[in-house]
Amino acid sequence: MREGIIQKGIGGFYDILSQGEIFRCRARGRFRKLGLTPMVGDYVRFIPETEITEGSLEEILPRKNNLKRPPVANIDNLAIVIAPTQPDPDFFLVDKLMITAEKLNIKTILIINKIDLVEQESLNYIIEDYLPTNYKIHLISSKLGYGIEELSNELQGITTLAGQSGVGKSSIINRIHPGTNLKTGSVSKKLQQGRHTTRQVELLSLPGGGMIVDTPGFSQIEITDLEPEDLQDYYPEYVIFKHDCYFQRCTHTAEPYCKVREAIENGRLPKNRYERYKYFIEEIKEKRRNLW
Ligand SMILES: Nc1nc2c(ncn2[C@@H]2O[C@H](COP(=O)(O)OP(=O)(O)O)[C@@H](O)[C@H]2O)c(=O)[nH]1
Ligand SMILES: [Mg+2]
Ligand SMILES: [Zn+2]
Repeated sequence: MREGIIQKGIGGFYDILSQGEIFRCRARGRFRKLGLTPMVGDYVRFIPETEITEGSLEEILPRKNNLKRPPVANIDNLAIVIAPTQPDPDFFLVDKLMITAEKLNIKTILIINKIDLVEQESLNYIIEDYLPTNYKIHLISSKLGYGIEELSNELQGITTLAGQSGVGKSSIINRIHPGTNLKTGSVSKKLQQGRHTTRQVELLSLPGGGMIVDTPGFSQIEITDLEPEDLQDYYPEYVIFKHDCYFQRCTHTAEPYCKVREAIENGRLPKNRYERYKYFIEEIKEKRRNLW
């Protein structure tokens, strides 16, 4: 049997990449009985097709993580893309994506695209908000090709791009993987028609050895399945205070002698991300109240 990685799925078949070659296989019926669906990014064992039999996907190797929508397994990096304008950044979405990545033990990379559209000052307020996370921040313009090489060098393993429609995800892939020619769409058209230009989930090989997935966008990200005092575990800049606050189960919101709040108040940690954090805490509490 051979081993490979699922590159894409097409109507019951899977394209498996193995030592530079693609093998089209059908998944064994027993996966369905087990309630298992092969995913893009899955490492698998398979029997290649012969003159008389079709290729057969035999075994899915254990996943280190997976997202459900988009369905991708074994993700190393979540590259969150925003633009300073066109469209205006949705920081709630950015933070939720970061929480999702932390939960799944995926490395977060923040990409600020379209920097050709603004002055440096209007980038600073975005950067300042995320500097204390220690996530790598890339300032790029996929239009001008600025910052692309450095970004591309960093993308080892499997990377999933995420972010609002129109921020330039497909354009970035087209830049770092010339020849891909993914469809890109203008923001205005998309808003008018509400259509997606990126449909299929597919792993694309990068020149540097990594692989990347362009996604049609993440569906509703739920973060309300957490306990309020556990949300901090997914904020690298807050969790380090976990044992310094007066209360053991401090949520860093209204409790007295809170070290996080202290850091916010004296400007050592940025305020905007903290306000969104408090909003999420309220959302979680609200959800809990509705359970009774
Ligand atoms: N000015 C500018 N426009 C960009 C840049 N990157 C992408 N765009 C434009 O933004 C629009 C949306 O890009 P697209 O890649 O389809 O975004 P996606 O929905 O995130 O995949 C297209 O019209 C692109 O030409 C950039 O760096 N600068
Ligand atoms: Mg796209
Ligand atoms: Zn606290």
